[in-house]
Amino acid sequence: MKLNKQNNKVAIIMGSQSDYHIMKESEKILKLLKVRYQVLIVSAHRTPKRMVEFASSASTKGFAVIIAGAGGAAHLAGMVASLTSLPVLGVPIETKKLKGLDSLLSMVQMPKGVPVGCLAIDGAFNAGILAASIVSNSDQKVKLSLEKWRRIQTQSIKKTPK
Ligand code: RP5
Repeated sequence: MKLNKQNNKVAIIMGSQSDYHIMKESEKILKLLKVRYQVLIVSAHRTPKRMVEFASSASTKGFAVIIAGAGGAAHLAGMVASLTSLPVLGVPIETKKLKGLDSLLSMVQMPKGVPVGCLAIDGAFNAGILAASIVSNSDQKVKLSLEKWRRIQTQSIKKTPK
């Protein structure tokens, strides 16, 4: 498929409504960076058909990258990655019992052949930045807004603590 501005959207998907308070952070930075995105609840085990439909049509629907947040036995990112060749960025969500170590290992320990780019536990903000960075390879406007945002961030860091 030809790369153009029509296929530069980011999909932000999550396993449950309960992940949204974290995944909102991806939305926040993508909005700031003026990257087009869509937010969906897609559960690998509760809505498996929705997941297959989403992942297998993501590329033709114009998504360039998928951010997948999930907690516990967080198979969502890996399952989605198995159904598309788009880059999949996994955000392990913190859980009550194991503090997100379960989610982290489920994503970071993907077996050879189907990678998931795994962010930190609850690292949805960085996932958004990384998704924008991927989109910026084929979208000059996004590249400029990302570079501007990075410059402002650098300027905001004081030399001495107060
Ligand atoms: C996972 O189970 C979701 O991604 C969520 O992090 C976790 C708990 O889901 P709920 O029981 O809160 O819906 O599938």
